[in-house]
Amino acid sequence: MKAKIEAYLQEIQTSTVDKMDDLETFRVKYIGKKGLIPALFAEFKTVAPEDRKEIGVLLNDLKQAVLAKVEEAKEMLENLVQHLESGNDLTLPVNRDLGSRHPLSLVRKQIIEIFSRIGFTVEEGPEIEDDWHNFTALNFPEEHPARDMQDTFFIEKSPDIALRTHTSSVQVRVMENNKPPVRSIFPGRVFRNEAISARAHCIFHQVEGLYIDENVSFADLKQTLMYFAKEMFGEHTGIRLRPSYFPFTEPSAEMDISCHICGGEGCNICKYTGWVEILGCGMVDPNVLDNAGIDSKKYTGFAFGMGIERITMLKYQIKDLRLFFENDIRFLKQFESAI
Ligand code: 2NM
Repeated sequence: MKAKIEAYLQEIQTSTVDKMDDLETFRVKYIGKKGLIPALFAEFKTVAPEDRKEIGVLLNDLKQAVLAKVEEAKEMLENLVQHLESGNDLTLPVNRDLGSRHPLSLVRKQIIEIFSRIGFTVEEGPEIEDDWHNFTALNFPEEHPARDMQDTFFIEKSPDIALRTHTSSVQVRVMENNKPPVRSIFPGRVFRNEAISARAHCIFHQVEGLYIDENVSFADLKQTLMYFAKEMFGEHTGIRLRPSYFPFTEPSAEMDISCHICGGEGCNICKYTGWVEILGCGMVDPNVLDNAGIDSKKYTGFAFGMGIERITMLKYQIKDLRLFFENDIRFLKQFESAI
């Protein structure tokens, strides 16, 4: 009897039931009134008492296997009927909307390519940082407002652990672990405790850059950034540097490009000044080099930082920063053919 049960089980598992008629034939064959399984249950009465437990379990499993097969085939066939009655053409290819790159990814890729061509490597680091790498090594005084809870997302107090507010923290790590020359860019997400609006978000993306060697000068900074501006916004782009202040650079500057929309004539993008601000930069403060273990008597360096959102908004004339974070398909689809 055991052999018979096993043979039936094998047969049930390998049989195909893909038509309504087959389903009924299958059902009657196994569990109809005069079917094979009721017959086995009748035969069970003749099984020796010491074998009953084992055979009983096998017999029940067999019946469950038939019921499961019937249910499965029924559901599949009902679905099929529903599809056929709907009039849908099941032979059509699947309608697949291809995905596209996010505009921030496109611009980040372009920035990386531009700097790669002049020898900059790409470095990444942690998004969760300690106070040393995010502030202290970068020459931020103890009382600097950026260290305030209002501006920075703290994860732990004493010791201070926070979400990095810029990718300069990665630059400190690279300076600590490498001997000059250092020539790298640092793309990444950064976090600031800001109210979300059309112009500000608590998460945004930066690319910062750093070049340290003997005799690196402000002229090198200007040439590098002019090359970047022309590659990014077109060869007729002009640049201008305005004096500014950052804790980690001295001297510091903000860089504008000639308005790529009106060419300097004046329009609402450049607020009728002919110039738009795109990044901050400067010569790395000797204190920062020394903090990271680089001899500031021997080496000098320049650094710069830009927001990828800002560059992308200028490039594609996007008026509201929040669009980058909503993943609205109507927005994203517009970048399908962008490079
Ligand atoms: C900026 C503007 C100016 C900067 C400086 C450094 C470091 F680590 F070398 F000190 N990293 N990044 C820098 C300088 C960043 O962003 C607006």
